[in-house]
Amino acid sequence: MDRAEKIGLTLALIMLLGFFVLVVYAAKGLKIDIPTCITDVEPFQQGKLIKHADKRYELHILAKMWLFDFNEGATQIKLPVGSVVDVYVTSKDVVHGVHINDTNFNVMAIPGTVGYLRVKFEKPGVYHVVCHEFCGVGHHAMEGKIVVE
Ligand SMILES: [Cu+2]
Repeated sequence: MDRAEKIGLTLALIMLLGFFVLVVYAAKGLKIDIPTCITDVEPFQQGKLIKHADKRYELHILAKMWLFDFNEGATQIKLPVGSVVDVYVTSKDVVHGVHINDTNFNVMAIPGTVGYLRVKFEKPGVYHVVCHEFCGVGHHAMEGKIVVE
């Protein structure tokens, strides 16, 4: 191994260590949640909004061609300001993407799997939910609303 190879390997190791430290800092220091694929929740066939306590909800979003089912077919729901919502996402047909504007919620909706992320709605307003994965001719019209008041 010559000198240039040793320097290259050392730099690569330093960069790997640096990236690892940054990932841990993002998760612990900045508290950035990473979307996960939950295996203990079965893929569901209908959207559902479940209230567990005051300002504490569980939302099952079913993405399908070409709408988001938030609650038994509803494409719009209302939540009180300050709600903490455990959001589960799945797809009935093809791969969709679910992005809730003005939040860090950005999860793929994949048939047969369930994605998860917790969202806190701290400000009142209308949060538009859009599909970010091209899913067919109706993709551009896929939109839902979460009204926080
Ligand atoms: Cu789409």
